[in-house]
Amino acid sequence: MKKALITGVTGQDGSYLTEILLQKGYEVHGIIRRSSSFNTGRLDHLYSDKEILNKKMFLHYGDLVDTSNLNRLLEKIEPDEIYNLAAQSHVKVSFELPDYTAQVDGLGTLRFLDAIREVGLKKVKFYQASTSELFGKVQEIPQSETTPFYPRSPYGVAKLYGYWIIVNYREAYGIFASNGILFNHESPRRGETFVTKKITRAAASIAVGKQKTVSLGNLDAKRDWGYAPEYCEGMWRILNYEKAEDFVLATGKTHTVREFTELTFRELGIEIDWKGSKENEKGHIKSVDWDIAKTLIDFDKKSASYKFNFINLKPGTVIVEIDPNYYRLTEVDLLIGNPAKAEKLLKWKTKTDFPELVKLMIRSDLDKVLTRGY
Ligand code: NAP
Ligand code: G4F
Repeated sequence: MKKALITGVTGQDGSYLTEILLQKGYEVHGIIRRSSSFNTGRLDHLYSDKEILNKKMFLHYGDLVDTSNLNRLLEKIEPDEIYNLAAQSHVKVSFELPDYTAQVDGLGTLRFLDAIREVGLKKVKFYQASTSELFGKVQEIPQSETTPFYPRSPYGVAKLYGYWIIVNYREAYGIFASNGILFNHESPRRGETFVTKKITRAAASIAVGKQKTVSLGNLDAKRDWGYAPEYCEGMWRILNYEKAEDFVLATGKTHTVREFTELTFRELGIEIDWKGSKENEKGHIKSVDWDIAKTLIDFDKKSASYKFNFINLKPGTVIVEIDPNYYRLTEVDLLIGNPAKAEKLLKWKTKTDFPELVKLMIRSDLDKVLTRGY
């Protein structure tokens, strides 16, 4: 039985990767941070399974800023594969926490690689969660493994260090270490302050009358958004490729935040009309499609406490506002990846397209808001 060690196991990707590796027959070890409240929500379904917890899945306290802890864990677990997913992963927050972000996202990667050398794990394979944020102010469209980097945030710069230290330790010490340069990937488990989840959660709440508006920043930023579980399968394929190499995982398509917002509300039967410009721009209700609304009201039958509030959603009502606090000091305007290398060498390809992604996220949030009030 192969052993995998996952940092960031409590995050969106960590939870999907755990499921995928358990299914493939791995023994999975995850590193969790001490927190003043529970941070294992995304793993609860595995945590509560007596056949899995402490039989196939083991959780250990740890932190990427604690070198001696990483050494001890590697000595104890002796993993075959390490997936380094832990990070301060929020780009906007990295402007507030630049030093911490560098410590975790940049130096954290170095600490791990050095711990591998220190403990003498000769055969271990190491996956680094690199990011399309490395491309930042893009030097080429679309972006591939050979596109020059130009990061635009302390997060992007910290991850750039992580990227190059992987390349350097691979070349200098022969460690099997690979970068997955992943473009944005989303899911119902996405952190709630990332724009996709923020929009789908807010739209569901607006539909049931629990929230009036959602405040967003730059509506015109373009992202290459895919479905997270497919990207986690890609991580495994990267580490199980015949040699350590770096791969872009992306859909090859790009959409604006505005399009994501429009499609989310359209799934609820609500068409948006944009009026005004810059920070004065607002999204108004243009119309409500009652056929879609009826389907959703049927879906709503399981809920005793919340009812759709379409009656209050009158044309003209403002549902989207702009809050400049969400603007980035330096923005990444356009990301679109070229996944040709991964498609050819790893036989990896995205399956879930943009409308399907929006649909599965809004359906999940609607379900949560109706059954649990969120
Ligand atoms: P996420 O949901 O924000 O999860 C981040 C994980 O890192 C959480 O488990 C978090 O623990 C843990 N963590 C944070 N600081 C830590 C520290 N000092 N020591 C140990 N653990 C720490 O992120 P994600 O979306 O799953 O992304 C996974 C990785 O891929 C990240 O490295 C991210 O930067 C990178 N990435 C993500 C995307 C994307 O679109 N999702 C794209 C490219 C690259 P808590 O639960 O305790 O906070
Ligand atoms: O959802 P976001 O915060 O994701 P961002 O900045 O692209 O970063 C994510 O993807 C990266 C891969 O490219 C990962 F490395 C990183 O860890 C993270 O997972 O913002 C997406 C876009 C940005 O252009 C932002 O300015 O949405 C724009 N946006 C507009 N209004 C907003 C908002 N972003 C957030 N978070 N909140 C808003 O209200």
